[in-house]
Amino acid sequence: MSEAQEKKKIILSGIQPTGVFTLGNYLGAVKNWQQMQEDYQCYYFIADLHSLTVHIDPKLRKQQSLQAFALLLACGIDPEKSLIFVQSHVPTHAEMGWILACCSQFGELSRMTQFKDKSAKHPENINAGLFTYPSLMAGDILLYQADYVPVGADQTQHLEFTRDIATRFNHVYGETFKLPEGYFPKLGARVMSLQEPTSKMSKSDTNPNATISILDEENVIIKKFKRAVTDSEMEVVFREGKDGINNLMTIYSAVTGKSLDDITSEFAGKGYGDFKAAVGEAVAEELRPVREKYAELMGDKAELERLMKQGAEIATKISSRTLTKARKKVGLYITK
Ligand code: ATP
Ligand code: LTN
Repeated sequence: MSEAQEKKKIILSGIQPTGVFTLGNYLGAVKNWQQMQEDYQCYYFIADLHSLTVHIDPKLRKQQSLQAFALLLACGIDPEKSLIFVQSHVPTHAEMGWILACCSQFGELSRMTQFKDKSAKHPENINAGLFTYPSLMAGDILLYQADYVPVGADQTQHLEFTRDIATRFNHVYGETFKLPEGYFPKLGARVMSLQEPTSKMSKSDTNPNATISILDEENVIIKKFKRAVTDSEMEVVFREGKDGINNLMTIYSAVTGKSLDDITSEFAGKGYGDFKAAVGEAVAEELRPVREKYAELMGDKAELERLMKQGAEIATKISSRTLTKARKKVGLYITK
């Protein structure tokens, strides 16, 4: 990393390797991460330790981690500009997570919406990791003294928790952690399900017509948009109650850079069919280079592993500085 990059503010974010990224992950998160690389010193990682809270076939997990790493690269995260790594390759995360779990209160962890939602949805697997998930996430962020953390609305409570823990730790043990702030990019589109436009598009949705995977082929993308749920009107206009059309307009605007008003003019007098076809084509066009780059990257596993190792080495070095500081502060014995 050059000296100029060292002086830039630090951005940090992570994504769980729970499946192929959707158009929602792309437009709401990863595309912005790619654009931030010019102005910030960026650290991005695959949150595989967090994904252990959901039990899946280990073979699939392993495959999904490699895929997610390749997807980040395919989306334009450049290892020359940004630090990119896999969480479990950097042992400081688990240790920092434990130290912070010991500073987290049962009451506050019990109030986390994600914990309550996930335990209600999966009563058969309310594991301790799901409960201390926010402490591990706080460690991810605080280890790197991050200035800004781009996350979606579902993670803002975890970010608030991170700030609370950091404030408490600094107060009890002395200044150790920088307090991170949320980062909400101007173009951060929230993409909704194509079949149920009142709920967000999600990697783990079981209805394939509801989500666009960033690796979907052009004809599949066009077909899915054709089938997208809209309404019984004819006007392409962004208005309350028109959830399906609002979603398609948001997507079209995010991909083409056109304003909502311009989109309304462009499709004045035309039916939804024309509009849906245009959205499908624009999205397919946007995702084509990602798909091509991904195929190329997956063809060279040795290179992917080399990049993983390189990222892990740098991340271990950077995060060890904060971990050593925290170890000393809490009084863990350190030999000379
Ligand atoms: P899962 O279905 O496994 O819960 P997810 O698709 O909801 O996954 P996450 O891995 O939780 O996605 O989130 C990764 C990033 O993508 C986060 O920053 C999140 O805010 C963003 N994101 C996820 N879904 C959307 C969406 N539909 N629109 C915009 N941003 C999204
Ligand atoms: N919980 C996040 C993933 C995540 C993360 C982080 C994001 C784990 N650690 C640190 C930002 C910073 C999610 O599910 N989207």
